[in-house]
Amino acid sequence: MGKKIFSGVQPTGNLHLGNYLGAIKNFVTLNNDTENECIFCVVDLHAITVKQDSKELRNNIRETVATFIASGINPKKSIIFNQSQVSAHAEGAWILSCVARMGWLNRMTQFKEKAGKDKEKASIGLYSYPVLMASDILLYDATHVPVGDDQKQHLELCRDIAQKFNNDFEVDNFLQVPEPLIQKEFSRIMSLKDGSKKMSKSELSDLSRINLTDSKDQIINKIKKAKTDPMPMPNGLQELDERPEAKNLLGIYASLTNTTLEKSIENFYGKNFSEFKESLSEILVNKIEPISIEIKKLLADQKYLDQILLEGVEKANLIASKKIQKIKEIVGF
Ligand code: AQP
Repeated sequence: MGKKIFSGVQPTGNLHLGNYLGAIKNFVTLNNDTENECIFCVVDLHAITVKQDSKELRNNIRETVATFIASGINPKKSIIFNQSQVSAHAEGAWILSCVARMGWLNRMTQFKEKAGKDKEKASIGLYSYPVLMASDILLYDATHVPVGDDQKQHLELCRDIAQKFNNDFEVDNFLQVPEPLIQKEFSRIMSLKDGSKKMSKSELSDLSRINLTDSKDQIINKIKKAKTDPMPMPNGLQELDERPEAKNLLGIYASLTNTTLEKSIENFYGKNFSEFKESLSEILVNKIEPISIEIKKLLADQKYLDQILLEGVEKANLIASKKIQKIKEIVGF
């Protein structure tokens, strides 16, 4: 039986290799299975949990759509839309925030990481973001949610919220409890500058990530400058626990070539890091350059991108407005 897929990406600019390998690559595979119904959302309401420039946000929304399509998502087969245009997401988030418990949200590690030391100055939206994410997913009765490993905890919270709503209002299975779809190997891509931090759009240094809009020369330069250690290429998996940067680069190689980490280690054992980096750059350029060229082409046709969003919003609205209506009736409105 086909799956009902829902996932979102924030239009915060600089979509990168982590977003691609952790999420978008999986979106494409799911989109290609004709049995699945897929909805991919540009989550602009999530983006404003941290300050955004309004003009840039508008461009980033289009760029995210262009990235989806350039990576291989077929807009004729999947619904692509932006969250702010379907009001049920925000309405659902409010209702579900009255179901979710403070104690549950207090455990979310992403808030702690993103808010940093100055929690008092973080927006309330950044704190309650996972409840909005639950609303996004539950409005569409999604059975499966493809995400990177960093979103696993938020998805568990979404499951808890769905179960509590169903129990509180005695509506068995009304909200579908979704399953996460997380790649088994290399579901978290780390920064090229620090193997202990995840690759992220908001990291200041552009050298920390491969953007999906990078040119061939930029990719080669970033891999050349990527942090490694002075030791030779590793001989086995155990060694990698102490060598996060080497592990990350070998993992990226494995993920792009659809092999395992063990196989990548075997391939390069006894060679120099520079030889490995050359092979990695070549594979990356082959994968990313065509996407980057296609994104630029699509961005030149704003009308086309806006039309995709318009059609997507219409379809998403049809589904979400029915579900929010039922939610409101259940709650007693
Ligand atoms: N480094 C990563 N490795 C694997 N997967 C990742 N994802 C993000 N970073 C990595 C996955 O990409 C999808 C979309 O992520 P998002 O844009 O909604 O938000 P995020 O997780 O907050 O990503 P960033 O890059 O860290 O953005 P900023 O810096 O704006 O907060 C998700 O499925 C995510 O798991």
